[in-house]
Amino acid sequence: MTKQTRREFLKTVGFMAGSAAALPILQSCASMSQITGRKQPSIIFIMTDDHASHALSCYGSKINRTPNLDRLAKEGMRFDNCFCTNSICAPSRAVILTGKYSHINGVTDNRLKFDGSQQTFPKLLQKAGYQTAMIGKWHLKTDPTGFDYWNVLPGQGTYYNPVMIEMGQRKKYTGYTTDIITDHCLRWLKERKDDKPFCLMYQHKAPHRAWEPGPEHLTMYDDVTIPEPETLFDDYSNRGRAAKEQDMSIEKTMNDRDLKFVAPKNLTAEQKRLWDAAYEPKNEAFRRANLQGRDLIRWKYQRYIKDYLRCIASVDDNVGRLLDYLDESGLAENTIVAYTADQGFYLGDHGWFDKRFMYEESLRMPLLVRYPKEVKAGSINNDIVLNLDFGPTFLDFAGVPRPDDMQGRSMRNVLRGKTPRDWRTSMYYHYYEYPAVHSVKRHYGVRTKRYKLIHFYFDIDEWELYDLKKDPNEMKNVYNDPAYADVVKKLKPELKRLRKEYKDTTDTPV
Ligand SMILES: [Ca+2]
Repeated sequence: MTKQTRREFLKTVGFMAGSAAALPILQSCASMSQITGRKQPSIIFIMTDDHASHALSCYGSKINRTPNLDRLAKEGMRFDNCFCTNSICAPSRAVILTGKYSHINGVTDNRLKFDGSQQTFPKLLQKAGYQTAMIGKWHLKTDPTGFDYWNVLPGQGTYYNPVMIEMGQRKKYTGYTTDIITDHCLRWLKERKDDKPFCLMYQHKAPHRAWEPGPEHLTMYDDVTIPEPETLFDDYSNRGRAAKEQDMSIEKTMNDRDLKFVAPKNLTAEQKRLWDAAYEPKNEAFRRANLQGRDLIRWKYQRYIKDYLRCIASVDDNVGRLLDYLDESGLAENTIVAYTADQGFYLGDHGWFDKRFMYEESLRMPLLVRYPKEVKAGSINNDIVLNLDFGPTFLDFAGVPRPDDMQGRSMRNVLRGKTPRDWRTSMYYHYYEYPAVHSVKRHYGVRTKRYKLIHFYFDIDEWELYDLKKDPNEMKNVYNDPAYADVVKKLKPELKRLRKEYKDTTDTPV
């Protein structure tokens, strides 16, 4: 650089540094990486709806194989203690986008609309020069904001022949939604300008209720019996009213659509032919068997879990297509690929389907993160991480400072295998949607590595304590056991501290 050009350069930089108005112009012209010479990673955030970690073979599933998703675990990090702060669809999504608890971001339950004018991590990435896209299930009632491109299912969307809203325009597609969402993602990846880093939110409807498998998987598992969970016939003894009074049991809550006694309404003639060919013989055999009692529950469990796993098989195939494209295009090396679900789910555990409770199966989220430059292949992490942390983590990798009002913390050092000494050792949870579908009572609580303390409130005032080491299935509430009096004495102030830290002043105080 000659003296003159250096002087001109400094003058230009000086002008820009002194002018806040120049920053957006700068950012619209070039990505941060072009300015700084540092190559920011691209980000693909893959999220499914209701995929529990115990239905991923890399998490030791006893009921299915997920070879493509397992690639992310083999080539990246598997998180064994990733939890959501409010185990239900829209609230978890709002927490992920904002890095803030439900009582701060406003979406405490599924019935509320997300305020899209608020700060989100995609907006911050977009401002920092990232191309941003949101494709698939959005489920936040208001239009997506902070994305250069969006194409989303309205509300829950359908499994077959979906309507999608592309930048405000409704279009109808023919085919299976899990395939169609992936097609849109691949098209967007291929057509985008490749001079900027990108953040793609690739979000599936599957495997949400009513678990409608794709045409290629309708008869998968027909010849096998899926193992039952240990707690399928749980009678909820040694627990409180909340577990006894829910309405999400395989025995009583499942309807004809869930159980495939009625076909989806919007199938094409060919799709309907395949559907009927798959289900009618099975339904006929069921009618002939005239099952009762436990045999009927067992049959319902098999019907439910096979359909759920068939939907996951399609997700796995499609994630494989995306990973293959990243390999072929050379994008894999500098792209962070994260896989998660908005929460966990009951796979017949405690006799249930659905989520909501702070119990393990629905509290835990699968989380796999691959980023060859910083994450050791095949690593496993046991730290308590939360959906609250995802946004701050992506911002950190992009070199964007975390705004002070985000409540989560960057997991970048955790991903590098260097967990900070002051990393959290407890997490705070709060579920609100009651009275409502499935009748899971309002509750909040604290979980440490070993214990979980829950307070059910509103039309009830009951405490539960679980020793997860001695009782991993949470079958015995030891809150009133004198042997655990000291644990309660320690956890109650911790719960109070967390509520204060996260500014949760809702409901009855501890
Ligand atoms: Ca969900």
